[in-house]
Amino acid sequence: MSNSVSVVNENGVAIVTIDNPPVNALSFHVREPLMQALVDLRDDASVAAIVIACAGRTFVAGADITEFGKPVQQPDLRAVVAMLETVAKPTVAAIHGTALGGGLELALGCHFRVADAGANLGLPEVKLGLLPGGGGTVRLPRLVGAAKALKMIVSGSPIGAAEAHEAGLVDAVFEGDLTTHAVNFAREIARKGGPFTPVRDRDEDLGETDLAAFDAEAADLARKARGLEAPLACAQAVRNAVTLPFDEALAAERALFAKLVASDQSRAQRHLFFAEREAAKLPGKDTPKRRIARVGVIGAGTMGGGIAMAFANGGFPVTLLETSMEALQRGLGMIEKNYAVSVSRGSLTEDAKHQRLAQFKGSTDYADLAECDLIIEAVFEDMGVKKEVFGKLDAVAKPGAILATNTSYLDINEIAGSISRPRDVLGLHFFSPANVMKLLEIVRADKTAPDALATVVDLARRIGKVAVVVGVCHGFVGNRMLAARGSESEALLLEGATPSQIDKAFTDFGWPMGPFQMGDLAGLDIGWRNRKARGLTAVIADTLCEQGRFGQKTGRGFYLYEAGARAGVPDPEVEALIREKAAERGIAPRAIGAQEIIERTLYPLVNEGAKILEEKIAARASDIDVVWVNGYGFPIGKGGPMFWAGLEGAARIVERLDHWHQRTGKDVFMPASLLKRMAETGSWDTEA
Ligand code: T1G
Repeated sequence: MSNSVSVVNENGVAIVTIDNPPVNALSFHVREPLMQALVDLRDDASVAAIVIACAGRTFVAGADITEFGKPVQQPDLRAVVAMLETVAKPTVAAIHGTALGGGLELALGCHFRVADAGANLGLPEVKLGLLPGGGGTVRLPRLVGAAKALKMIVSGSPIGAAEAHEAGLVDAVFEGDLTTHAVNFAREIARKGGPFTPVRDRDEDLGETDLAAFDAEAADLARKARGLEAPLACAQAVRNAVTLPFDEALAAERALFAKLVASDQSRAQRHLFFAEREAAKLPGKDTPKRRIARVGVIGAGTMGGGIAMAFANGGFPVTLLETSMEALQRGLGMIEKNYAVSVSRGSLTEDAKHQRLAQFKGSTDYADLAECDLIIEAVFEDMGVKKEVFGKLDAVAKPGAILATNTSYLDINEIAGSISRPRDVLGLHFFSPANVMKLLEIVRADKTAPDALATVVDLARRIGKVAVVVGVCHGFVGNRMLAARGSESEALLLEGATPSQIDKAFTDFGWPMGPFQMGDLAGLDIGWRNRKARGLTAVIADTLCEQGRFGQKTGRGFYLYEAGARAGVPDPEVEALIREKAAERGIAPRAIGAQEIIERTLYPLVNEGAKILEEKIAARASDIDVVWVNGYGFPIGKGGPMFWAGLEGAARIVERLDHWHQRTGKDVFMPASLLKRMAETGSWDTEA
């Protein structure tokens, strides 16, 4: 046949094997020989049944995402599946690893699906700003019902083999040699004889769909979409599957897919798919890694506890160190409470909770860290305290142990320089809550050894984090750009914008919340302490803090919070305070629109990103996008600040930054030379 598709006839059962590493994507060079093989086998009288299987670690993980946006080469996936459904003899998909997107759609073209017990099945296209374009929106509801199909397709989350069997998506689940089981299954089916009904014709149950409940669920999902088009299109396509004849629904799916695949949102989300994978690639990919068996965490506060949970959840035994037994018990108590909340929400079983808690060993003795291969400190953000901790670590840690700091802005070169083994020192900047937030900023200090870096990048993947390697500067990538984004917030308030106007500009842009809502949620006192430590001021935020208004935790901040409420309401007292401070500075309020707010907050954000690339603090513009989408809620439909700059138009950003620079004289608006070059070349490539 071809390198990527082979056929073996096992006494009348033909096994078609797809082999396109690493994930058997349905690239054109797979589809063409696959189509030919299936046509030949359909018409081959010596073949009683057909099994479709895959070589390597997974079944087909989807269409080839790299082909999107290019002219489609025929046969496309729909043609392969449509042909498959013309096969009268039984066809069986043998699913191991993952059957995702076009892979599951190919399997839905078969009469039967059998799966390995560890397999996962799903249609994650919505995560790429798309919808299943190979008939999945029309065939899946015919097997699992409209409600379950809606959930699976709009969430994009895969389900396990057992759940898929229960839902009617797979016909049998096997342990052991799946291909042999599949061949026996196919042979038995063929022996029993047909007819064999293609999935497209199994619509008998669709009529029982409760459309009112369906529409209510779809409306609820739409509310959560925050401006993303794909979830709405997914819901519409599944509804079509219920209300329209098969071919009409399929045509409608095609039209929706064609619209989405050409959209900026899908281009942005596809950019992020590859950006996350690029971010984990270090120069010298075969750098040996150090063995990490046990992890130590110093400090059992909010950050330390969350970091310890992230490693325990990843299967690592954790030694948690505190200065006193009382503080240790408090920290372990918080961890147990967090797990109990997950159990009560059904996202964790009682057994799993106990297994994870069993991973923890509490201690107040630094000597207990001697058995750890990686030690992460999460103590108070003060250079003196950090150096004291690293000094103790230098004395007790075993040779080759990686010593990491969770500082979110302190100079890691200075910390490393304070001990005898700077090659083992790096930053692991987790985001709160550390057991939930996906982003991990890995800070490479000047002397960090390549194997230490490679080890923690690999470790991040094993604990389910998205890692981005950054250099040392104040605030690294994320917080440094956050400061640039926030530098005008107070000025905008003094000149006439209200906290809710600014926050609305952000939520309309697609953020989960605006800067003032975020400040109130995180606690205004954190920024206040940080500013005081650095001799900086923010006249309005400082005044609010002096009045004890720290945000949600004190019931009032920039907003007022009814008891237990998470959404605040505008507070006339705050607006009066802003007017008073403006008057003291002779600033007359004026109307400020959303566009100006975006220009004075997000354009400096992009500009700071450009400076970070110039200084090689980040290796790629796409790394910055991964930081902002996974750590700061930058809307995925815009691909991150650097990708968005391309959509917004770098030339426009430069022109408007120039405008605000002339008007305010502020450096934060001085266009970076790389941004100017991006405006000319369209590329962030610093070498271009
Ligand atoms: N197309 C092209 N390349 C892909 C790919 C795909 N579908 N999936 C993975 N890769 C590359 C990836 O970039 C990386 O490359 C390498 O494979 C290993 O991936 C018509 C519209 C399967 C769970 O969304 O979720 O079907 O960096 O590092 O952690 O309806 O890959 O080594 O050069 O992620 O073991 C729908 C996407 C497509 C699934 C494995 N399918 N893939 O995770 O490996 S749209 C998806 C994944 C579609 C149809 C539509 C994961 C994985 P490189 P990896 P992993």
